[in-house]
Amino acid sequence: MPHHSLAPDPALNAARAVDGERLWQRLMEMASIGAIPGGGVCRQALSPEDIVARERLIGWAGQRGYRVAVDSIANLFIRRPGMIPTAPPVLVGRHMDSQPRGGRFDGIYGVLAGLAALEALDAAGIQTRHPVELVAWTNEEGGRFAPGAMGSMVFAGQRRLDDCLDAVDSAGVKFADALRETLNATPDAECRPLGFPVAGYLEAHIEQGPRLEAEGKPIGIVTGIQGARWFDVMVQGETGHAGTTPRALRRDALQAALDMIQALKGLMYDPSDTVRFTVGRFTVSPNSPNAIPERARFSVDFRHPDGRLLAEKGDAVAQVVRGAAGACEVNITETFHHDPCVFHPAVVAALGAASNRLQLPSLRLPSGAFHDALFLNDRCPTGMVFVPCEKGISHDVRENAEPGDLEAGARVLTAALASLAEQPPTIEER
Ligand code: HGY
Ligand code: MN
Ligand code: MN
Repeated sequence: MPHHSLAPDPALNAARAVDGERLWQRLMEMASIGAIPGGGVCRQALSPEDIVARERLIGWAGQRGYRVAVDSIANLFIRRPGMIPTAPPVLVGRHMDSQPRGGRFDGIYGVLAGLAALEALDAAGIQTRHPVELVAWTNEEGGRFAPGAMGSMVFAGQRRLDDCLDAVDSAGVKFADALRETLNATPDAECRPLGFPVAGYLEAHIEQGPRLEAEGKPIGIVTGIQGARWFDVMVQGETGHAGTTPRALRRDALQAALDMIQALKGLMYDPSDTVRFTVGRFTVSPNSPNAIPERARFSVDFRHPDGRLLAEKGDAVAQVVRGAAGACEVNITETFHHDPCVFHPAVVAALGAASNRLQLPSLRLPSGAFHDALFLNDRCPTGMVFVPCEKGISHDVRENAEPGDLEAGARVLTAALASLAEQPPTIEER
């Protein structure tokens, strides 16, 4: 930590009290839960590994006497009291679930940096006016149960819990059953109503992009998040013998799906390379080399920072897909849609001021990845701080970050949290 000429104040004292060593040890301990070859994790939402990670977090919170609560979609809240117990809490946190071949930092860093912030407030002897609560949102990734950000969407009132319950994973497990198992694993946690009032929300996360590392900046002050739209495309054809069925009689679902994806590539072509278009999941059945595919199913993940373009291209997806269906039937469902968001200027300023006070060089940048903050931003003053990750790699076992950067991000988060929990801005002030 560089020497400070500034007179100490509670926010700075709290930032200085962050224990980076313990943060790193806990990150490595969490990385052992669901560890997979290559140094990554598979700790998917509501899985046995996710339950173990929750229990570990609750154990650490218990050592501090923090109160633990869950809501009906298993969002986990860990409360540090404030001077005004009835005041709405300022939330700090992230998600603990990972991609199927995820990294050691995506999501979990924000949860453990949030825990470090609560503990730093203790160590600095700071009583905030508003209570502060660490939150771990359920199913941010959407890898096991699509779409992502279910916990924060339901909390923010942008999706009904009932509309999540029938989601099924690749093994046929229903979200409702995995949710029940997860809730049963924390029987002592208080029950919280969905969407209770909050005064603000902060997140720390790895950038999941290359800019901070390339520009040699340890801190990113996030200005907002680009818009995202997800679609689920189901193509129905007819199976038959690969050796005997003439092409003229075929209704090959895989060939039709490939034509659709080719047509979508045309729709999404963007010489400025700003559009993000991904078909990340593709399944076919009966998936046999000598049987004509009767069903194909694929995902579409489309993102753009401009709300108008997100609408224009996103609204054309269904028509483009249907236009390439040929003799097959197609059913397309939009499963996720949020416009680009801009974070509350007072929260962005608080994070910027914190990094300046800590003499940490920072860069303002938008987020290409979505985060739970995208949904909280509609409910309360929200902001994010990024730290660099190696080569910007994420959603892969190679994801890596430096202890010093992770500590610096937690210090900025803590300083901003301390000041927001004193005097949170109002959402009207945006
Ligand atoms: O997909 C996303 O942008 C997030 O990292 N889950
Ligand atoms: Mn994440
Ligand atoms: Mn992620």
